[in-house]
This record gives sequence, structure tokens and C-alpha cells, in this order.
Amino acid sequence: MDLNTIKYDIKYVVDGKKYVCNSGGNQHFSLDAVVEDDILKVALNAKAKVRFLKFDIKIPYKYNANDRIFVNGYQSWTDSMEYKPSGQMKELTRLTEFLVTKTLLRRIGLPKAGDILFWDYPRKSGIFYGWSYGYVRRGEDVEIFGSLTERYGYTVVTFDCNNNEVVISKELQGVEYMGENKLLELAHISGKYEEAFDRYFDKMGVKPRETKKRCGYTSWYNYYNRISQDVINRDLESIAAQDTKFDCFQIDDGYQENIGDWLTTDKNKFPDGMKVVADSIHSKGMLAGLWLAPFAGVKRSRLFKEHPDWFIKDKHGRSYNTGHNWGGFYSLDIYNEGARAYIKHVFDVVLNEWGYDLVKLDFLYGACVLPMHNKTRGEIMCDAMDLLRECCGDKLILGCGVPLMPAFGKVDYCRIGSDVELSWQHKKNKIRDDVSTPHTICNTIFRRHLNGRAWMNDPDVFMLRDYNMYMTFEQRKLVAKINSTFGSLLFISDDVSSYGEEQKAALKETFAQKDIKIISAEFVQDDIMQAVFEEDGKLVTLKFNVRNGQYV
Ligand code: 9PG
Repeated sequence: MDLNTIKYDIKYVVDGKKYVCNSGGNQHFSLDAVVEDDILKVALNAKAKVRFLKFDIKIPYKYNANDRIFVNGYQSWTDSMEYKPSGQMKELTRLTEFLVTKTLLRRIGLPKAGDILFWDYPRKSGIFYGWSYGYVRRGEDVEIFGSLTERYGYTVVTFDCNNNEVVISKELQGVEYMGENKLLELAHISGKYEEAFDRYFDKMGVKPRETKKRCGYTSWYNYYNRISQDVINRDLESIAAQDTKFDCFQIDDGYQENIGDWLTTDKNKFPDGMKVVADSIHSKGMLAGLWLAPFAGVKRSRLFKEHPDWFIKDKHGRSYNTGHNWGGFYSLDIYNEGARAYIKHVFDVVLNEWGYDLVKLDFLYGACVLPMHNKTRGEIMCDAMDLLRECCGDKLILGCGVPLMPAFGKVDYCRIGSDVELSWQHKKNKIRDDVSTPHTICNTIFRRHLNGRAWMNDPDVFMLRDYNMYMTFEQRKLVAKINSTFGSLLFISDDVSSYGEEQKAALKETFAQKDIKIISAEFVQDDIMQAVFEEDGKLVTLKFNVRNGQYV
């Protein structure tokens, strides 16, 4: 990175008046940019109260036709993959975008999980954007452009092949700056794929908290929220009765009376309460896991009814919904003292009184849907993750629905793709964060560099059962193979007592500890994925169509 070739493209407001700036300073502010050790640092000194509408730094960059460009989706569920320079990012059609951003669908919160309400899609071929970091790959070599912290605001990395530029943008909406502020720390790292990512994580100072692969069960992908003590006990007994070892048994959404009231168990479903469930899991020699969305609350919850003031408000002071799930939900303002004390109390009970060892913390993006208290979305999400780690001490956290970089090194395991569907179908025009088997498979493969560096990757479950299932057995085994090759949390949602011999063998094979070395994994033609890896010293090639899960 050469400071002499960098250009600024800044739009800002002072005293209600809009300005444009293409240099390192003017009458309202100056920018201090330095490059040390291939890290670009930019700091702001504002002489007036400045709000940025756009803060872009343009770096000249020459792309080749054979390059592959990786852009990182906004959060856990967002589709993320490599593109050819001539390709186009998968985006919503104008009609769907209109429907989810301008109609009742917005009011019910449909687009809130993603970035569509605060970042513009490029809508052109040859231009690709992602959050916090991205890379250009030439064969085995990559060049990473990666933020070292999102505490100064989210960083968007755009690869613009049409203009031969890499554009580094800061998402600084809703914040007024005055005086001295750091804005950016960006590393530019070149090298072989694995080694370059090692160096990127070294520069960030991020280490994984866990390095163990774990096998287990979650209740979600068979019963969804229709769980009960009977269903859970039956699946627990089935697992304990067979000979493949499970490390962890996790109860998902559905045990609580209402989203937000985590300590009020639905007594019709779990008459003996959640401590008894943790005790039975422990008695089978497994870690007990529990799902919760620690920032979320629905209107009918006691939490929301008693403390509406603890929740995020829009600029008019109205409750701001943060997603459509459960008929619409709201998220706690993590800077509110009452909200913080409540979150701490919930974890104290779940982890210390009930005795759960792992918490799956979901819908975390809700904490930063709006900038507030003069903080950027990025800063809020970093603070939210600090709060969760502080509350959980050394217990295991499985992050989910979380913007990724603020969670680096904070969670032990993290979902890195969308929810798997019970079928393998490609739907055009899927929202980028929505449930989809092709999306989750691509993410498992293309976000593998996070596995063992930021945390251990959760590729979402695989399923081997025959009922309540719309994938062929070959497709189910393909999901299992991809998960065990590229991921580290290997969970099923099946009642294993229904398994025949083939399924038992497939489960054993998927859970077996293997020495895996990925050699390459990429699209070799449109939609045709080829993964080459060594498994216990043996060379394996998987070649399949990601749209339909058929081998080619
Ligand atoms: C529990 C579930 C499971 C699952 C999580 C998360 O975009 N969406 O509409 C959407 C809905 C649900 C969802 C993810 C995305 O699932 O990933 O494993 O825990 O919550 O409610």
C-alpha cells in the first residue's frame, strides 16, 4: 500500500450543509494516514461537528481474469463466496428489494437480519463488497485486505474490477465526530492461503478460545420449536443407548414461555424446568447446551411489557423492531443499565443455577441494527460481544446470527452460514441471510479460513434420518461430508433410534476424528464445486453441483 496512490472519496455534513472531500483535509477536518508494516492507519481530527455520509478510501489494484474474489457476508447467515471478476454478486431483484425495504415487509422486520437497510448493493457485474475483510486469490496465493478492528465502525471492502480499485469504506452512519478519533486500521497481507490468514489473525491479535472439534445434537432441525421434556428425553436416551460418542446435547428455541423471558420455562412443555434437563444430559456424560437470544424480546414478553424503556428506539423514540421472527421482535439497548443487569442475571441462572455448559447465543445482530448513543454499529457490536463474554466467563459460547468480526476470539464456536433446509433446493431471489442448503454449503467451504483462527466453525447440522426429510440419502451424506471436512461442530437433530445400519455407519464415519488437510476448494465451472483434500493421508476429490447437491 502506497500512500501516494490512495484517494479519498468523502461526503459529509457540517451544520446541516453537505460537502465533498477528495483529499486528506479541509477547513472542517484533517486526516492523518500512515502505512507501517503493511497496515494503513487513518485518524481523524475534526475541527467542527462532522457527520460522514460516505467515507471511502480508494486503492488502485490490477485484477486478472483468472482471479477469484472472496467477499464476506454481513453476519453468520449471510451468503459468502468467491466470484470471478466478470461475475455478479447474488442480490435481490429490484422488486424484492422494494418489497422488503419499502412495504409492510419492512415494518414486520423482514430485512433487519442483513445489511440491506444500511448498505447499497453494487447491482453491477465486476463489483463485489463484503464486511471487515476480503481477498483476491490467484491460484494458491491470496491478497487479504482486512480490518484489524471494527471498534471504530464497520469496514466494507469492495473489489471494483471495472475501475481497477479496492475501495475501503467505513460505515459511520449516525455518528457526529469532533476532535481526534481513530477511523481505520487495515492490513494488506499477501501469501499462500493458510499462511496469509495466520498472519492476518496474528496482526489482529486474535486467538481461538477452543480448538476441539465437537459432536452433538440440537433439537431445532426436526421439531423446530415444538419440543418438550418427552421429546428431549427420548432423543437423549436414544443417543446414550448407541455406541457413537456425543460430546454435547443442546436444547434449542421452544422451551421458554416467551422470547425474552428466558427464565420462565413453558411448564406445559417442560414441567420439571430446565435444570432437570441439564442434569439428565450430564447424567449421560454430555455437555448441556441451551439456546437463547439474549438481546431479543417480543412485545408479549414480561420483559418488554415491564421494561419497554430497555429496548432500542428509533430516532423518533419509538420501539424499533429488529426482525420478523416470532411475529416480530425487539432488541435490548446494551448500554441501558437495567438491560445489562437483566442479561447478567439470565446468564447467572442458566450457567450457574441450571448448570448449562454451553449457550447458543442467537439473533445477536439485533444489538446493532441502529447506531445509537453516538456510536457506530461496529462499536456497538464489539461492546455487545464483550458484554456476553463477561457474562459467560469460561463457559462455551456458540455464536449465531452475529456480524462476524466483532465476535472473533470472543465466542468458542460460531455459525458461519445460513440454516440448512430440510431439502436441497436452489431458490432464485432468496434473501441473503435466509434458510438455504446451497448457501450454507458454500459458506462452510468459503469461510473455512475462520475455522481454528477466529473460533471453531459451526457449519450447521447434517441430518441422516429418513422421515421429515426431503433430501436423498446421498445428499444428506454429502452435507455430512462437507461439514466434517470443513467444519468443527458436528451436530445432528435426529432421533438416532430410527437409524438403520447405513445411517449408523454414516454417523460413525462423520464423527470419526480425521487428519484433514484442505488442498483446494473452488468453483471449477458455474455452480460446480470441486474440493480436494487429504484425509488421513488419502487424497479425496468431491465434485458436485451446489444448486442441487448432485455429484458430477
Ligand atoms: C431458532 C433458530 C435456530 C437456528 C438459528 C436461527 O432469516 N430467517 O428468517 C431466519 C430464521 C431462523 C433462523 C435463522 C434465520 O434460525 O440459526 O439454528 O436456533 O434460530 O429460532
